[in-house]
This record gives sequence, C-alpha cells and structure tokens, in this order.
Amino acid sequence: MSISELKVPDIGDFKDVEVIEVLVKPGDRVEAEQSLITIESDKASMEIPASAAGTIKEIKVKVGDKLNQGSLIATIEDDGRGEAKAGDDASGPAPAPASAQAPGSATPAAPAALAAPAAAPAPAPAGKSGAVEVAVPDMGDFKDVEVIEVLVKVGDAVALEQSLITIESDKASMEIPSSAAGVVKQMKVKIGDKVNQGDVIAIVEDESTGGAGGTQAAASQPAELGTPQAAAPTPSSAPSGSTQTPAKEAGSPPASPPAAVGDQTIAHASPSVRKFARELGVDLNLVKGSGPKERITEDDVRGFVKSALTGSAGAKAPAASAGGSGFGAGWPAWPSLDFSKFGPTETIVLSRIKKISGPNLARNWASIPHVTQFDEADITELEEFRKATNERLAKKGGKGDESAVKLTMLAFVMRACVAALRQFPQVNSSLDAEGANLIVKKYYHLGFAADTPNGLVVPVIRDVDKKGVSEIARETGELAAQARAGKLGPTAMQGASFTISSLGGIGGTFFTPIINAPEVAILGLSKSDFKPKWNGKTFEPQLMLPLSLSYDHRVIDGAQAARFTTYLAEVLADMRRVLL
Ligand code: CAO
Repeated sequence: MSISELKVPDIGDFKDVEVIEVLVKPGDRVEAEQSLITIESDKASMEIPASAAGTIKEIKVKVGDKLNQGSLIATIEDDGRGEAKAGDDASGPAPAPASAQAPGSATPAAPAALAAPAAAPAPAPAGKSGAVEVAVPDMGDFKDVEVIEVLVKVGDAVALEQSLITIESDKASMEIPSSAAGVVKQMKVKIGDKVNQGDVIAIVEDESTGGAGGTQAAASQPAELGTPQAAAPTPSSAPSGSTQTPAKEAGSPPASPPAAVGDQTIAHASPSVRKFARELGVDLNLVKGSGPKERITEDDVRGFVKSALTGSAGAKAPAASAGGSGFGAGWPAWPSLDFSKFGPTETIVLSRIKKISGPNLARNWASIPHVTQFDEADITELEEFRKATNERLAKKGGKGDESAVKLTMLAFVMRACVAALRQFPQVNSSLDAEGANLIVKKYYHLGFAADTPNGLVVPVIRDVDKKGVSEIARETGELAAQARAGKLGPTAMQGASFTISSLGGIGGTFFTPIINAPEVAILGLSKSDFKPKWNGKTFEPQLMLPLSLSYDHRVIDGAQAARFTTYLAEVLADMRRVLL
C-alpha cells in the first residue's frame, strides 16, 4: 500500500482556474480516470480525473480554490485493486478515447479532451490577402466530433479567441475559438457535420489591417500574447455542475447528453452557457433547451430568467425553479401536446395574477409536506347569533353607517382562529430559510383568499386580535372589493402569519388548501350544512361548518393539528370562550 499525490495535469496555459465542484471525499474508492474535481476558467469547464485507482486519503482543495498545473488535489492510497490505466503497458481494457492522454500512476492525467491545446495549428492563409483559414486544432484522440452549434455567421466581426462553433463528443463539449480577429467571410461547417483536427471551420479576414499579418501573428504567437488558447478547444466534461455520474469504466463513455442519471436528466449545454447560467443562479436542469438534441442556448437561459421573473412558464417544470427547499431539479419536461389533433381548442392567455401565483403554488405544494386535518364545528348558535345581529343592525343602521356592516362567518372564524393560534403558537410560525429555526410570531395578521375575476389574491387583515368582529367584517369586505377591482396594493397582501380560505359561500364539503409559504398552516372553510347530531337521547339538527386545516408536517405534528381544529371547533361552538 503506497500513498501518492493526485495533481492537476497539464492544462495548457490555463492559470488560476477555479474549483467549482469537489466530486469525491476522503474514504471514497476511485477508479483511474474517475473525475475528482471540476474546474472552470472563463471559457472552459473540465473535470480532472484521477491518474490512479485507490482510496482517497485527503482532499487538498475546496470549492473556490484557484489551481494551476501541478497543484495538489488529493492524496490516494493504492489498495492494489486498481485497474490498468491508460498509458500503462500492462494489458488491460482499451482506454476510452478521451482518456488516451492519461499518463501512468501518480502522474497527472490530462483531463478529458484537453489534449494538446498548445498544438493548435496556426491559421493558414486562405489564398486571398488578409483572409485566414481557422481550423480545428489538435483534439487528441477525438475523431469525427459533431458540430452542435454554429455561433457566428458570415459578416460577423469576431475577436481573437471568440468561439466560432461548439463541438461535442461523448465525453466533452468544447467551443472552438477563432485563431484570428476579423470578419467571418465564409463558414465551412454546419450543425451536424463531423469534424477532425485540421478541418477548416471558417475563413476570417482582418479588414482593419487590410492583411492577415496582424491576425496571423496573433494566432501564431499565442504564448507571447498571453492568449495561448487561441485556436485551442475549450473543453468541458459535459455535465459539469450537474449530478455527478458514477465512475464509468474505461471504454464506456457516458451516453450523449441529455443523459439520464437515475431519474435525473443532465442538462445539455456548452461551457459558456453553463458559466452564464451559474452567474445568474440558474439550474440548467430546469431550462428547456431549444437547440439540437434539446441543447440549452444562452437565449434559453435568458428566457428562463425572464419567465421566472414574470412568473410565466418557461421552464421544464411549470415555473418551478424559484429557490427554496431544493425543489424543482430533475422534473420531467412538461408534456407538450398539439390538442387540436383531438378536437377544437381555444388558447387563453393566463392572467397576470395566475402567472405570478402559479409558480408559488407549485413550489409550496411540492416543497412543503402537507397534511390536511378535517373537522367540523357546530356553529348552530353562532349562526343564529350572527343572523339575529345582522337583522338587528339592518333595522337600526342606514347606508354608510358603520354599525350597518354585515357580520360574516369569516370574521367570526378569524377571531376564533386568533384564540386557537394563541393556544397553539407553533401554528402561527414560519421556518427560517435554512429550515433550522422556527420563528413564532407574536402578532396575528390573517390572510384570506379572495376570489377575483383575474384569479386568487390573499389580502391581509392586520392585528386581528385587536379588532372586533364587526371591524374585521368591514375590512374583509373592503379588501375583497379592492381585490376584485384590481386595486389592492402589494402591502395589503404582505405579512400574514396564518391564512383562511373560505369556499363556504360557494359550496363543497372539504378541500385541501395549499399552504402559503412561509406560513405553516392554512384553514379551509366549506359550506356549512345541517346534520343530525346525537345529543344522548335523540338526533338534533345542528349546523356544521367543515374545517380543513392543511399544515406543514415539518413543523406541526398530526396530534397538534387535531388539537388545533378541535379547539377551534369548541371556540366556534361557543364564542364566549374567546372572551376568556
Ligand atoms: N357556509 C354556508 N354559507 C356561507 C359560508 C359557509 N361557510 N360562508 C359564507 N356563506 C354565505 C354567506 O353567509 C353569504 O350568504 P348571505 O349573503 O345569505 O349572507 C354567502 O355565502 C356569500 O358569502 P361570501 O363568500 O361572499 O362572503 P364571505 O365573507 O363568506 O367571504 C370572501 C368573503 C372574500 C372570502 C369570499 O367572497 C371569497 O372570495 N371566497 C373564495 C375564496 C377562494 O377562492 N378560496 C379558494 C382558495 S384555494 O383556490
């Protein structure tokens, strides 16, 4: 058993390349060529494979470290079980094409596809003065690599090193930069073409100098200019930043992207798009690619961000990306069907409210472990009292008279909820963003779902504990009217600590409301109805109000939820309890 060091191999002239992922940990058994870390420069991302098999003893790098050729990544203990490595003389499995550069044990292995950037051919004069042929550089053992993106067109001005095309093999994708600055005169490749080292990609003419001298000089002396990657591929092991695939056996490269890893789909995008996405905090697994083979382009990422900000569905899962709880990754693509094949259809644009609330509802529904507790409250006496009071108020008050406000069942339930929330403070709480602390609110601001022609909104009645039923009824009426007129300001919908959704005026028995995160519970009210209740001697008709309490099971236990609804039902059965 010997311990050796795993170092960053020759990565050409890439300097101070940042570690963006550490893929193994001490104690892990790795095979030769298994990826250890992912590093990323401005233009390329690449996985650095182990040059030897064994057990990782120590990891010497962390995310954010800047590495250079020869930097120590890890130490590894040779457990004698290693397979013959690429470059070894021992007969063993034939190395995968991308690993053919991997040298022997304990010497740095070349990352896949980072074959020989220094060997990039200088651009060849294209006959006409000032025009140079930009050719595919040395790609190591990659052969017949498919062009999957053409990034420029005839007439475009390109800078030295600007990517012209993206090519992709089984193991890596890389952008081929221009070895000359100038104007693209001709494109020699198209999507789907297979290219090899030396194939001409484009003819670029330096129009500013009127000759090729400047550009050729620049391209043929990359090292002196400090831009040695000109004409070198900028490789990326395809699924950087996504779920790490298990170690692959030599000779069995991963499937072409988008590749399935377990239940997940690896995003299919070029290094620059990956970098762009990471800068914006976009999870590429959620972005639908519009390119060939569903490849994700920069425009797709832009569109995704735009749709996330406006709340429209531009993602694979219906606008599911918005942070929190790790929700969203790996959802299968949203089914896209031409319904007109089956019959006549009409397309209606979703209202702004629906576009905004939809993604939030989807996130809350999928990321909160909901349980709904059903119960019934006997509101026979309360309803009698409410009706009698309303009749009395109607006789007494005139139009515009404060006392003429009609008392609603919702207002009574709000007041009763305050009593229950005081009794069970955890129901009036929120989890913090890390899910480590519970923030219990000492205020009672209650949201209520209001049905409007444009969709559902949730205005908030503040300090319900300090208000009488009449005031609560007046405020809910006013806020609901404002909501329906589309005049509700954003502050009127903020700060709720608990929400009630009442469908009592419409119908239905019970339902399962979705919690309004970061609240931890929501109470649904359905239509009350008379039911026969046994009083010990006989059945009596009693008005029962169906209660449906959805709660976040991470915060509230089932027993607590049942106690909450039981207590709430008791309060509603006898509102005098509120006074205690
Ligand atoms: N059982 C039986 N009748 C009820 C009732 C209940 N639980 N709740 C209300 N009613 C009755 C009212 O008494 C009223 O009848 P009268 O006019 O004879 O007094 C009638 O139904 C209409 O009430 P309302 O719904 O207009 O008024 P409200 O104060 O009860 O509710 C509001 C106000 C804003 C909550 C309600 O109008 C609303 O928008 N509800 C829909 C909420 C919603 O969409 N929730 C779903 C969210 S999940 O998608």
